Amino acid sequence: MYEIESFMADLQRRNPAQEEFIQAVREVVESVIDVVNDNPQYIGNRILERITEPDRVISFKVEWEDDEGQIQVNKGYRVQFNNALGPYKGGLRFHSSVTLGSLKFLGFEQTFKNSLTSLPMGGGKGGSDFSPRGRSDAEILRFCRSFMTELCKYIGPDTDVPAGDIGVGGREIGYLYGQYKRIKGENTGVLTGKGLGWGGSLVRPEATGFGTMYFANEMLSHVGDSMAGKRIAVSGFGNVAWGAVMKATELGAKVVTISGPDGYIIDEEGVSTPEKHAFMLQLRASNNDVVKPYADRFKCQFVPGRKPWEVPVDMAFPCAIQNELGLEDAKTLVSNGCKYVVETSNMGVCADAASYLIEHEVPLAPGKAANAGGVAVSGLEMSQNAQHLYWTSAEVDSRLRHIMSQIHAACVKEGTGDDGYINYVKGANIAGFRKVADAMCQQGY
Ligand code: 2IT
Repeated sequence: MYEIESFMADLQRRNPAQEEFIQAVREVVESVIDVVNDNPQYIGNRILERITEPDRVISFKVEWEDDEGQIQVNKGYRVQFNNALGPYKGGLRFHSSVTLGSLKFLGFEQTFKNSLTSLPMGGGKGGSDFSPRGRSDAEILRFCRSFMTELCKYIGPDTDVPAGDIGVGGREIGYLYGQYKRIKGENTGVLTGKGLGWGGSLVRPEATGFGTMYFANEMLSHVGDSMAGKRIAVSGFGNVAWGAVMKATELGAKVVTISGPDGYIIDEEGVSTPEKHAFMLQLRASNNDVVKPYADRFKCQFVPGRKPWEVPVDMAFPCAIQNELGLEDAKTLVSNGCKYVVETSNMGVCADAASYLIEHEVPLAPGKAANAGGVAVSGLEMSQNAQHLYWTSAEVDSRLRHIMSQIHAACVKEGTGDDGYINYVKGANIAGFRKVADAMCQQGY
């Protein structure tokens, strides 16, 4: 029998100074502990110890030359967390906050998220503490080349398939893929999020944001409601936020905020026109990491240094980075009448804020369920590459919709309490965990 606190104390001892990883594991362990203790096979297989230890952690040096001719050195990592269900799959993050601990949390989360998609993908994550902020296109190219020169030794279309994450979009995937091909001489589906003419899938750029709105739509239609007319706060302004605001608009909701490290904007008319959506892409491409130019361009309010959770809304979608919505934010949202929180960034909601929302019976969708559309369409990109053909956007979109609705159904099945409140966090963790744990038992230690 497992006991949560002694298991966690041991985990903490083995993984010192990796607070985000500990936080992610605690959330899963609290959700699945009864399922594990009710199953002698899981206990006999020491499933919790084995599922919380990455298969492999690769750490390397990335040397590159900046525009002044100075040599720069960054850390590079790939965490191959668990391949029970398929090749390691998960994004690369280029951001100043990247540490081994943050990539371990992301790789761990990815394992269960990928399981929820029902596609054959294991979990992995990688990246670097390199910050694209203020860097030129040429510097980003040189960094990507150097990063892939080392990473290419450890990845492959049937072993480990990276993709984008924060700081890694279509441009960076292009540079990384170019270098992989230069070294290996192979055109394979070794990365996803590729360009449309060279193996990329339609709908992949939009998929995370579209998927999160399909998931939210399922949450609402489950209780006879709909997205139409909902007032929404979104944080971030990057790829995920971009897809989310476009689909929210299409579903008849109004997104009134987006944000950056510099603050947030309130657009009472809604971030709703194609022009505004295109401007978000320009902001991302500028490498400046600020949202204020949106307020200047579209003549709306900019609130410096603050987060958008103080704006009264019906639904909140954290779309930026982990732990971006704290306890005070959760209290403000609830007292302002917010009815749903849909985590679109990975672990966007702090642990105490999540507990507060669940105690107050506010439906809280965890990132590993709500944002799984991104990696799901990556999985569909792998299928297309394996068949050497392309699907239409209608085909990809209908598969994405189906996957999100099936993830929602799994959360409802495993997470509905006696009082009818759906604990989506618990539901997603149990549903994602079972499949990985069963595969590990079947495959032996
Ligand atoms: O967090 C995520 O699911 C991603 N960054 C996407 C990973 C992928 O392999 O598409």
